[in-house]
Amino acid sequence: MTVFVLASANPDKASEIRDILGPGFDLLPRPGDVGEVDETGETLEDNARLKARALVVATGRPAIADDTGLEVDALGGAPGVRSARYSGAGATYESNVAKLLAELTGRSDRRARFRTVALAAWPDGREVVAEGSVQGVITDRVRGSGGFGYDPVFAPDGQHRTFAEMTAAEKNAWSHRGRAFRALAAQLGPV
Ligand code: ITT
Repeated sequence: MTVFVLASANPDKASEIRDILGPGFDLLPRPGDVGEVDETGETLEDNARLKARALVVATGRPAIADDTGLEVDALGGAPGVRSARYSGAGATYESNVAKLLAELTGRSDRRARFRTVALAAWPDGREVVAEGSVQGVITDRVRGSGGFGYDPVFAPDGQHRTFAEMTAAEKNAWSHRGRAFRALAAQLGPV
């Protein structure tokens, strides 16, 4: 079985990726002594590559990374690639959600999508890339306590519940990350 290092420093994301990929994948945690990777890319794929490559260089092993953004139509696709730091330096999940709700106050167009790029990289330069997205709406207030990040204000199309009102398994079945990592696993075949 190929052993991959999981490049994400976000424990909420790492736990979802482990659940989605399941026991068929041997995922080592990101070593604690690897410094933060500057996400300077212009696209989700650029940033996923930067994170995966940094862990390949640090460990000499294949690595798997995820870069995710929330694209809100009424904000021209923001926060997008800048979703983690949307409300500035020292941003938290709560401050990002508060800024998003404030920006959308009084707006009737609430359409948005989450997009994830999942990327596997090997020391010999090989790469496999997959993408997953989910359409939905930004609710007018925070609902639910599950999930993380923008989940309490995102309801996927076809559901009245936000991701934060779903179980972890339900979110993974619908989500951008579920779709991206199932597509990545399908491309990788047996590992
Ligand atoms: P790593 O780069 O170490 O993986 P990160 O938190 O910086 O962790 P991203 O840049 O991919 O990861 O994610 C940007 C932000 O988007 C993240 O901090 C959350 O606020 C939000 N986010 C990502 N995935 C999400 C999800 O499934 N549900 C809700 N919000 C999410």
